[in-house]
Amino acid sequence: MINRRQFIARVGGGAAGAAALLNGPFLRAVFADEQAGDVLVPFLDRQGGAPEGVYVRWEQLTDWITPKKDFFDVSHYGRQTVPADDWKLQVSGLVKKPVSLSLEQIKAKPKKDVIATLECSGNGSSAGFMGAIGNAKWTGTPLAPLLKECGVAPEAIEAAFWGADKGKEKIRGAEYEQHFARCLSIADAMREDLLLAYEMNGEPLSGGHGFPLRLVVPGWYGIAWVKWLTNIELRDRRLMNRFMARDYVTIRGIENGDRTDWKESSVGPMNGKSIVARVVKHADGSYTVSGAAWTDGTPLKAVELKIDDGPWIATKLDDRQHAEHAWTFWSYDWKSPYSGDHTLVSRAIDARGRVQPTAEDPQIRLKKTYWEAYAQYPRRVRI
Ligand SMILES: Nc1nc2c(c(=O)[nH]1)N[C@H]1C(S)=C(S)[C@@H](COP(=O)(O)O)O[C@H]1N2
Ligand SMILES: [Mo]
Repeated sequence: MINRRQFIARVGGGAAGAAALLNGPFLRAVFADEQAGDVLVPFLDRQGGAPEGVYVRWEQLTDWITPKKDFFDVSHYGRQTVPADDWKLQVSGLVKKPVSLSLEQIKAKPKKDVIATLECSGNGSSAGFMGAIGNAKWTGTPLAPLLKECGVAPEAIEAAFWGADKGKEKIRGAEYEQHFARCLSIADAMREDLLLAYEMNGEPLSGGHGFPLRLVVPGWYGIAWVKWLTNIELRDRRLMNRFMARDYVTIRGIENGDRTDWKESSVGPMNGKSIVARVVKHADGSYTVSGAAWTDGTPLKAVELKIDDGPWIATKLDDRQHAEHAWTFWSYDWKSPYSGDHTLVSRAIDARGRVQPTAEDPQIRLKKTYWEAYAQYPRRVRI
């Protein structure tokens, strides 16, 4: 487990051996059209700098489901050890029937699996913070029936999800101890695909990922997926703590004629995004370019690839493995590239017609905070 600051510090260091790994044949065909014995074409944009730490290494991906050993972990107040024995989940505040449930009682409730991609909203914000994403099978009990059972009072406007972790936060010159918390509106909290999860990939959650219980909010950035849950509090006024109102705030300029309006918003649903994950050379001398794309749950309409100054071309979406809130793999058959350096960039397009923007697009260019780093990400290879 490492926290964000340590992650950034460590990835600055770089690691030996990365080039060797990239140049060797890889062990497992994962993307469509890959075959055993294919050879990886190393990216020029990341050579020699593969950072240490636990995160997704696209070039070495082994599965559509991310194994725990490759699943990143972000814990703002450090990893918590919460013993299950005296742990209880409270549902409190503006409810008719407050409850306090043990892990056994939660496990006795209806059980459901959701395969969903979890991305930290800082993922991709710098060369050192890439791969803070993973796709897992989450198992738990749906949140909405529990809230209904407790009877949400009509005055409630939101649900705050409190974690066991806490730290000192400075507010107007004084320090206060604060627990981690994030909120959802009642409508968002009542979505049928939200889970109170106690398993990840069929195993009990580990300490780093929120044991004994975490919230799973498919389609939202990781910050909403509260770990080490202790209390769900129904409220009639907004909680404006660090993680709702000061941190994880996106400041963006909106051009309005010749004026720019600066607007701050709390990080919430994910933005459609894609990445060129790897390029392989087949035994017959042809190449395949592959990658992944994900959205806030809006169906993915297309992933397009641009090679050098060429036109945007459609890639093949891999439907062998699919779930509404999981990343989609895509591939493109690159028949006969000329020798030399090439730039490859992909863009995701969703069913609402939203196109993943370039770094120059005003929605990225005028975004002043690093969260929600969903700009197109060009990669370079030498053929
Ligand atoms: N209680 C608690 N929940 C938390 C956090 C935290 O620091 N404390 N970090 C959040 C952030 S920023 C992310 S990206 C995800 C990461 O989930 P993971 O550590 O299981 O990968 O957890 C979220 N839930
Ligand atoms: Mo995050």
